Amino acid sequence: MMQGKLIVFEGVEGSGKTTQLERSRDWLLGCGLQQCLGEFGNQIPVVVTREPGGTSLGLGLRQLLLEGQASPIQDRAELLLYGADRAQHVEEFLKPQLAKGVIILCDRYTDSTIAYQGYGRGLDLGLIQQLNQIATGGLESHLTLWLDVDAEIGLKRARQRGAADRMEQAELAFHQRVQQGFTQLALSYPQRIVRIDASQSQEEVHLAIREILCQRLKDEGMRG
Ligand code: Z5A
Repeated sequence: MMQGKLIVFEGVEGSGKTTQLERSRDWLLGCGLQQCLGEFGNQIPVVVTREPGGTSLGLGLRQLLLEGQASPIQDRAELLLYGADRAQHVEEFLKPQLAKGVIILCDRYTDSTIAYQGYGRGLDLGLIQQLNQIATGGLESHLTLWLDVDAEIGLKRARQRGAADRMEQAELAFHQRVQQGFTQLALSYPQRIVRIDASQSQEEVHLAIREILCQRLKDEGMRG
């Protein structure tokens, strides 16, 4: 059986990940897979998921992490909660879906932990790499689409949408450090991480993503 693909969408809040992930799924299932891979493409399932919150355990953790607590969550406790969410997600959902040959579109994965807990909170990057390794058992994304937009623009978009959660309320400097983290990651892993200019219109971003998805799916041998 053909192995599936793990395609991750990353970026600061308001970068448009969720919007673009849903558009990508609709396009792939509508006509994209067939356009890119021919008739065989029609047989490939596509699912969407996210971190935190891709499993029922993860949904509980997401609530704890994003809604805030009576006493503040300490940085290392936060790191371990994201790790626990990921470990459950990998075993319960990602690995079984990949084994079935599914294309998974995932909203955030390991790079978010490096960007937010590493660059944002200032926790040790080596420690986070180790935790990511433990949580994933070595499962890396096949492709990570980094939606690159200034932290300030992203936050404006996210705030226009409604009430801010615990992390959206963090100061601008925090989100700028997170943005630096993604920039550094893209430089370090140019094969895996592809930068998309997410300051463009939703339609332009979608078209740029389509092009990359099609190219990668062809290159990575998704044909039967
Ligand atoms: N987190 C962490 O710290 N460590 C970890 O390891 C992991 C996560 C995995 C939850 O993530 C939080 O968890 C997140 C990081 C932390 N911090 N926060 N907050 P999430 O992905 O669930 O939530 P989010 O990052 O806040 O996503 P978001 O605010 O939903 O942003 P988005 O998905 O990138 O954007 P969107 O919902 O698609 O769009 C936001 C708005 O902008 C919306 O009104 C759109 O219509 C609009 N939009 C989208 N694209 C455009 C363009 N191109 N132009 C103009 N307007 C646009």
